[in-house]
Amino acid sequence: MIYSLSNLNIMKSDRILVIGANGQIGSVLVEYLKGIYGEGMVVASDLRVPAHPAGIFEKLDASDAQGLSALVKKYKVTQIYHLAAILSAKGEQDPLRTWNINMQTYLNVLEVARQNDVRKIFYPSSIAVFGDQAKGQAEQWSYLDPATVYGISKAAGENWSNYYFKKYGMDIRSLRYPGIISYQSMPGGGTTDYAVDIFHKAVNGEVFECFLKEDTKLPMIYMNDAMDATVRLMEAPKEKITVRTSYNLAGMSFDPAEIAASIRKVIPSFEITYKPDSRQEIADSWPGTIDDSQARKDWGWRPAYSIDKMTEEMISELRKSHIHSLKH
Ligand code: NAD
Ligand code: AKB
Repeated sequence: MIYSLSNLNIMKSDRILVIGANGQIGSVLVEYLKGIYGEGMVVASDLRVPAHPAGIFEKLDASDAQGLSALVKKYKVTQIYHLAAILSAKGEQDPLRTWNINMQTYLNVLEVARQNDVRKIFYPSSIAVFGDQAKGQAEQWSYLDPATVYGISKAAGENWSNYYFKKYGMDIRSLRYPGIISYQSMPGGGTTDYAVDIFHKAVNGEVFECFLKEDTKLPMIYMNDAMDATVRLMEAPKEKITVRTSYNLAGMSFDPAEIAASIRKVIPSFEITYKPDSRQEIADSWPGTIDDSQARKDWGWRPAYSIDKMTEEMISELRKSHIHSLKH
C-alpha cells in the first residue's frame, strides 16, 4: 500500500485474527495486514461469510466465547484486532443490545486472549468517548462523559484494556479513531457516515442531502492514514506505549460546508442541501478537534493527508469504480 513501514521491525511470524472483518475498516485492514505479514498469516472473521472471501475466512459471532477460543487455538493466533461493534447512530436505536454486543464481544476477546497467551490486542476506540466536557478540542486526558451508549461502551472498553494491562500485563493497544473516510468500503451506521456518502453522490452527479448542519465540525481521518497509524501503533516498541486506555488520533477536522467546498474544487457543479436528523444531536456532543500530541510524541504519528489531498484521491478512485460498474 501507500506507506513504507520499512523503518519498523515487523515480526512476520505473527498470526493475526481480525474480528468484524467485513466492515468499513476490516475489509481494508485485512488486505493491508496481508500486505505486511503475508496472506497466510491473517485470519478474517465476521458474523457472515462474504460472497467472495479472499484468503482465510472463518464465520464467527464474537459473543460466542467458545467459538472464539476454538479459532484462536486452531490458528495459534498471536495478535487480535477486535473491530466488531455497533456504531453510534445504529447503537442509539437499541441501547441495551448495543451495550451487550459491544461489551460481551470485547470481554470475550480479553479473556480468550489471556487464556491463550495472545501476544497483542488492538482495540478501536472512538471520538465518541468524549462529551460536553471536551467541547471544542479534546485533549488526551479530557474527562470522558459520552452521550451515546456507543461512546459509553468504548469508554468502558478503554478502561477494561487498561485493567488487563495492569492486572495481567497484556499488551493491548488502542486508538480513538475519528470518522474514517474511505473509497474501498462503506460505513456501517455511524454519525460521520455522511462524509463518505457525500463523495459517492458527488461522483454520481447527484445532489447530496446532508443529515448534519453545515457548520458541524467533526474530527475525520482518511483510511490510508488510519491504516498507517494502526500498524505503526501495533509495531511500536512496548516501552514507547505510555497510554494504555486509548490514544487520541487526529487527521483533519471539517464541517459539511468545508468538505462540499473541497469537492467543488474538483467537481464545480456539486450541490449540497441540509436536513439535520437525530444524528445532529450525537454530532453536537462530540468535539470539533482532537489533540493527538501524545501519539506524535510516543510513536511518531503524523497524518499524510490534508482535506484537499484526500478529496482528490477519493474522487479519482471512486470515478474508476464508477466507470467499472457502468461497464458491467
Ligand atoms: P462496521 O459496522 O462497518 O463493521 C463492523 C463489523 O463487525 C461488521 O462487519 C459486523 O458484521 C461485525 N460484527 C458485528 N457484531 C459482530 C459479532 N457479534 N461478531 C462478529 N462480528 C460482528 O464498523 P467499522 O466502521 O469497520 O468499525 C470497526 C471498529 O472501529 C468498531 O469497533 C468501531 O467502533 C471502530 N471505529 C470506527 C470508526 C469509523 O469511522 N469507521 C471510527 C471510530 C471507531
Ligand atoms: C461513528 O460515527 O459512530 C463512528 C465513530 C466516529 O466512532 N464513525
